[in-house]
Amino acid sequence: MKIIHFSDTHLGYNDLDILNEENINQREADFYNAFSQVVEQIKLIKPDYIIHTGDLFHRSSPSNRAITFALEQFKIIDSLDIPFILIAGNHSTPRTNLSSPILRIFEGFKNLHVSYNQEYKKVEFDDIVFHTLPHMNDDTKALSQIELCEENISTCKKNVMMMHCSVGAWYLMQEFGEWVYPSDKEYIFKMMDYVALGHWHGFGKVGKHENVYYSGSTERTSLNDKRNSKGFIHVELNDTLHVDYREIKIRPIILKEIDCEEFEESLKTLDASDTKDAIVEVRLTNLTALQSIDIQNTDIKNLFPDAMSVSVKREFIHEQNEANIDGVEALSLEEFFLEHIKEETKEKEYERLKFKVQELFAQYEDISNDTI
Ligand SMILES: [Mn+2]
Repeated sequence: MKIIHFSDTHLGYNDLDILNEENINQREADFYNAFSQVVEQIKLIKPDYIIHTGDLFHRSSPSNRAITFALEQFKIIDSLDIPFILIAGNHSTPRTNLSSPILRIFEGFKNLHVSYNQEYKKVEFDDIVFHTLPHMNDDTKALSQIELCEENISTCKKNVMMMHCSVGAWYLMQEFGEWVYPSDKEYIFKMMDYVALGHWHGFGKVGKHENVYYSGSTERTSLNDKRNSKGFIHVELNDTLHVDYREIKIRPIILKEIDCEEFEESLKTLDASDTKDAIVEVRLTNLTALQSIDIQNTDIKNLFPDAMSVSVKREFIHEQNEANIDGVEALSLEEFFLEHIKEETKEKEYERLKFKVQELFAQYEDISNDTI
């Protein structure tokens, strides 16, 4: 039995303010391209089942373009007559019950099985049961749903568990409302033939569990994610489990360093041949304040004429702080507000208020997302 497992496709994500020839944000187009590559592979491999473990869209209220793209691709997948099981991740789950879950648009496709209601859902076939646990905002409810999953484990069919969460504290993405799977329930994994996870953006097996895998995302949602390998999982489930990671082709991120202590020499030895269409990040190291005035970002960018984008980071020789002149990252209002409270209140009070503040901002974000 062959299963294709992919995840965290974040359709609609955009970045870098660069438009392609069709006037679409280039990074947004990259995410559509990554998704299409997986669909092309599905057509070739013809698996028995396809599973997606969450964060199909980047936002819980995606743009028209992202929705249109997803519907077009799902029509293709649906026509292959292969069951496709999909769960909601934290990015596709509304934070309040004021908005309706976007994955509802996929109800009614013949081969599509969607799980998004913050509850356990069993999707059963002749030879296999998919135990889906979509993202849940409420930990107490989540526990009861895990128990429901445990009760439904089949003794005569294959069992696959699907979740969008962090197993332990290792796979947290530093996002609001992440779901951490309770460690005292990890024994359930042993009763499964395969546990398919989403949320963590790198491919990998989880700790000591032999059958628990993150497929990783299909593109990078942050330039801090330096991984150049993204892809999906090809699972062979017979008497034994065989997990095979398949890479897709994504836009590379290339790191370069120019040592400003030996500035002329560094420029001479600089190799830009591997930067065509890449996202290039250049570190100017050992920089003095005086040199920094002389070196223009545009001059550095001109060293990589074929790159898609070039960002310059300046690291000064005497200062420990790294200054990023090009894009000083601004604190969000929420972070700024929390910093302020942290300074003004005792720790316990801070913890209480922090929760309130995050909740308020989440509500605000949901409302403003809906009105755009
Ligand atoms: Mn994600």
